[in-house]
Amino acid sequence: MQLTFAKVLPIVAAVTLLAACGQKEEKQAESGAASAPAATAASGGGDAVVVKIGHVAPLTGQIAHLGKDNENGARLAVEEANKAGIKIDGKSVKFELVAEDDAADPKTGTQVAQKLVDEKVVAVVGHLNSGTTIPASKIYSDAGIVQISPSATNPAYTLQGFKTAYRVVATDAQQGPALANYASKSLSAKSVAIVDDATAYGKGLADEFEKTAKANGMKVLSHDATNDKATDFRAILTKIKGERPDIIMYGGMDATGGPFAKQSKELGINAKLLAGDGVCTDKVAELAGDAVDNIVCSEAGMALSKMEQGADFGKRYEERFHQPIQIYAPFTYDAVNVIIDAMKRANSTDPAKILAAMPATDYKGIIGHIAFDSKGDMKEPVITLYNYKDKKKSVLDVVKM
Ligand code: ABU
Repeated sequence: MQLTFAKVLPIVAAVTLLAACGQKEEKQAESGAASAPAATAASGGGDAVVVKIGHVAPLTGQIAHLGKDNENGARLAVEEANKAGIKIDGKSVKFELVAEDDAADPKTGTQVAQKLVDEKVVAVVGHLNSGTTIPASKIYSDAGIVQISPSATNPAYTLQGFKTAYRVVATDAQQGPALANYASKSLSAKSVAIVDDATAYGKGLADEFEKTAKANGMKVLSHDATNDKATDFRAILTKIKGERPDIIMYGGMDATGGPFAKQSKELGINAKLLAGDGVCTDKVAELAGDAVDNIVCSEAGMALSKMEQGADFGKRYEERFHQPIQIYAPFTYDAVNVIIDAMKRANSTDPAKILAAMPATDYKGIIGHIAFDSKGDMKEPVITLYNYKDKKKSVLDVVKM
C-alpha cells in the first residue's frame, strides 16, 4: 500500500510518542514507520548531528563508470556542505553519504532501497536506471522518504502517484520526440530501423521515439530488441543493413551502444546512429572507436558547457576525483543540495518534514533552475543534442520544453 503524506502523519505522531516513552530505536524500526529519527548525535562533538543521505547506482557491472560518476557528484555535494558548516534548527549538521550498489538490477535495487530505509537515511538520491528507480520507488514511498533520481528518464517513474518521487532530468516522453524531430528536420530522415535493449529505459525511449517518428511521417522499417548484456549485434545489424534505413535509433546504454555503433560501421553501415542519454557519455567514444563520428545523442538536461557554473564545477570535480564527468554528476550534486535546501526550509532533518518541503523547491543549482511540477518532474526540462568531434561531445542543439 502506498503511504501518502497524510497517512504518514499519524505514524509520525505514534513514533514520537514511543520515543518519548523511552522505547528503543529498534522498536521504531520494527513499526515500519519511516519517520523514525534519521539523525543521530555524533560522537565527540556533543551538539553535532549526523544526517544520512542515501545514494544508489550501479557500482559493479557494465555501467559501473556511470554509477561511480553519479556517486562522485553526490559525494562532492556532501563534502562541500560539511565544509560549509550547516545548522538546522540551531544544531550543527554533519552529512553522511550512504552509498549502495544496485548493479543496475531491479531486484537488487529494491533490496538496497529497503537497506537504506532500515539505515534511516533521511532521503535518497537515485537510482541511476529507470529499471531500478521504478521498483525501488514503492519502497521509498511506503517509507515516506524523498527519492530524487538524477538520471532515470522513463515517464512511468513519476506517474505512479508517489509523493516521494522526484527527478532532476527531463523524461523520455521529451527525449524521444526531441531525437525523432532532429532526425526528421535536421537529418531529413525518411526511414528508421529501431533497436532497444529491452530495459525500462531502452524500450521506453525507443517507443517514444517511434511514436514521434511515425507522426512525422517517417517509415519505421523494423523495431528489434537485444538486451543490456549483449556484446555481439552483428545478426541484427546485418538484417538492418538489408533494410537500408536512413538512420538507426538505439535505445540503451553506452556499454552496449558503443559496440553497437562500432560493429555497425564494421559492417559498412553509414546511417547515422541516434541514441539517448544512456549512450551520450565520454566513455562511448572509447567503446565505439571511430564509429563515434556517426553518433547523434541526447542528454536529458543542460550540457555542462552551457551551465553557468559548469566549468567551475567540472574543475572541482576533476580536482577531487581525478577523472572527467561522464554525464550526470552535476545532477546528483544538485539533487543532494535540493534535499539539504528542503531541510533548511523545513528547519528539520525529519524525513516527513523534508518531504513536505519538497513541492516548494525553488533552487538555483549547477544544472540550472530546479522547481518541480505536481508529479515531481522538472518544471523547465531541457534536452541537449550532441554529436562527437575529435571523440569529444559537441553540442548540436538545445531544446527547451
Ligand atoms: N536515462 C538514461 C539512463 C538511466 C535510465 O533512465 O535508465
